[in-house]
Amino acid sequence: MDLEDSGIVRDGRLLILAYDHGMEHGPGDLRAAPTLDPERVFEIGRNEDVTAVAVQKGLAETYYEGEANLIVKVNGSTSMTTGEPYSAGTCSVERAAEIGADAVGFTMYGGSGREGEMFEEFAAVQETARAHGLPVVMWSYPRGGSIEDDQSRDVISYGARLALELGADVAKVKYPGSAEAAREAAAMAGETKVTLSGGAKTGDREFLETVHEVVQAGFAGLAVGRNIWQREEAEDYLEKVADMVWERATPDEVL
Ligand code: FBP
Repeated sequence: MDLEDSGIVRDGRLLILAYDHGMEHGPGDLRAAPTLDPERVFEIGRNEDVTAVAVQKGLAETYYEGEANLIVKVNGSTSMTTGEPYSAGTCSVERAAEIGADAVGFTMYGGSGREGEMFEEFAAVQETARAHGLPVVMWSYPRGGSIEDDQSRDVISYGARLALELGADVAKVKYPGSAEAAREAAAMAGETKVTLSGGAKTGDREFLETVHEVVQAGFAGLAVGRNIWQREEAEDYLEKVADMVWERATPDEVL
């Protein structure tokens, strides 16, 4: 599959704007944003530096007007559940394609007591996506009762590797803690592109330092949400982040 054809990858890099938090985290994340209006996030995603916007089916059906490349999540979960992590199907690949998806997104909780179910569901999604010529982005977040530290170097590298071995085109992983760990995660993923999951909003410079570190370490870019759309000056900040992804600029240069 030529990932560049989908538009979600450009010159080997990605800048994905993620906005599935209303489901995954609940209203708190949205309240912390300058506006609750999903149209605002699609507006930010229209920026040419953004290679795709990632949302659940309902937001795509209601608000997407073809203005950006689109990743439709095909599974998800809420923060209201208990028990071993599991992300349930929310959309078929066929429906995602009808809505205009340029790729599909799948959350995988490797290491969960329910990983077997998710492996099987991922196989079906990945094979159907291949048949439709759609790339697959794996939110690869190993977690569950058997995992002590889901942000440790080994666990993040494991998640990156899982994406490669299960056939994802892009892995979205948490920050592994250091440049060395990021280099290892990128290497573990082989030809699968690794993107940084932004995490909770941090300081202006702090997040840029993190972006710089992982981009230098071989990550292909970012799949970021709160660190962009929870900022008052989202577009200005996005521009800084984009310069780091596309121009390899340093935090000092962009600030
Ligand atoms: P952020 O950049 O805001 O962290 O978004 C990335 C993301 O993967 C979202 O797509 C998703 O809703 C959320 O993080 C999942 O976070 P958690 O690790 O809490 O399940």
